[in-house]
Amino acid sequence: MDVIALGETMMQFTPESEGLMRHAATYTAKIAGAETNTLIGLARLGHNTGWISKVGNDEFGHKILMAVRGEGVDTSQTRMDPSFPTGTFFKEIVREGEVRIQYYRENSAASKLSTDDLDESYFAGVKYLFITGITPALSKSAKEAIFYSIELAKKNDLIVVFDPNIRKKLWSESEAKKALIEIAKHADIVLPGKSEGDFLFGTDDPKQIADSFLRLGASLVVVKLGDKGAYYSQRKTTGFVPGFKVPKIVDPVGAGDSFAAGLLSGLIDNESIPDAVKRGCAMGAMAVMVKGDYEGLPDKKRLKQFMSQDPQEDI
Ligand code: KDG
Repeated sequence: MDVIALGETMMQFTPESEGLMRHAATYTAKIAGAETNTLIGLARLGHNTGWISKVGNDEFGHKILMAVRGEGVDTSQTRMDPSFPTGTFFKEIVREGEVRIQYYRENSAASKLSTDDLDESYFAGVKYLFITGITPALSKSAKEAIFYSIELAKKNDLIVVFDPNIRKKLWSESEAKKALIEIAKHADIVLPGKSEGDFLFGTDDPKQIADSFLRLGASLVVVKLGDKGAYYSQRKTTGFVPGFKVPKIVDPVGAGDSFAAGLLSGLIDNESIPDAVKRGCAMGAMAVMVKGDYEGLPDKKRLKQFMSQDPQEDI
């Protein structure tokens, strides 16, 4: 296995009409979860991935499992829990440019994730563990599961990759700060955005954000800068990789998860750090051109074609 990840995937409903959701009559149903977005992106590029999670033993749980499994991600470590439902959320487009997220995920099956759901033998021989700051926000037991997954990763020589992914609706700012910093102390690779740097360290300067995570113990930090590209630092070696120009950003959600997939894909293929970061930028760009978190993600051939254009040049 190349990459395993632990986290919740939910049903996502988006009203087809704009405006307050009380007026909405029809919805598009998709599946969405930061960790599975990354795993699916990697699987499409031909890498072996596995997902550790829980869904309800309900129709939504079946739909999520069918979709994730159908993308070629191993779901042997995702259980269907008969006692709790699959989490859901709504993406209300109040008006163009104003999106509100309404979660219905309290007491979801995935929020009941605990250390009991982690099987050490599943970690053996795996290269990377991918975790985000969403899972520890779900519950006390899910937070414990994250720390236990890090422990198992260290014991089995996995590289721990952490995307802080702040979700202020799920926990208090002080709880979030404390837990995210604690996780970052154990991460080998950290993939923050500028807003996360601002939240955790009070700066949106990419260099200062990277330095702060390096001081906590990371060996590689890649700061995502949206369509501008990404800044990376390994202490002595630093650099900036420009982003790819896209004709129109149709749906920015999922860009960071896709970036992680591209970066990890490059690292697995033994690319240099700048080339792996470039692959991350390309995956992020391809994700935002299509509605849905991961629907726009390519296979390796299409990715190569997309990347053969010069960054910042029209496609
Ligand atoms: O990155 C996109 C996902 O984070 C989103 O679609 C759903 O995982 C999600 C969350 O917790 O908000």
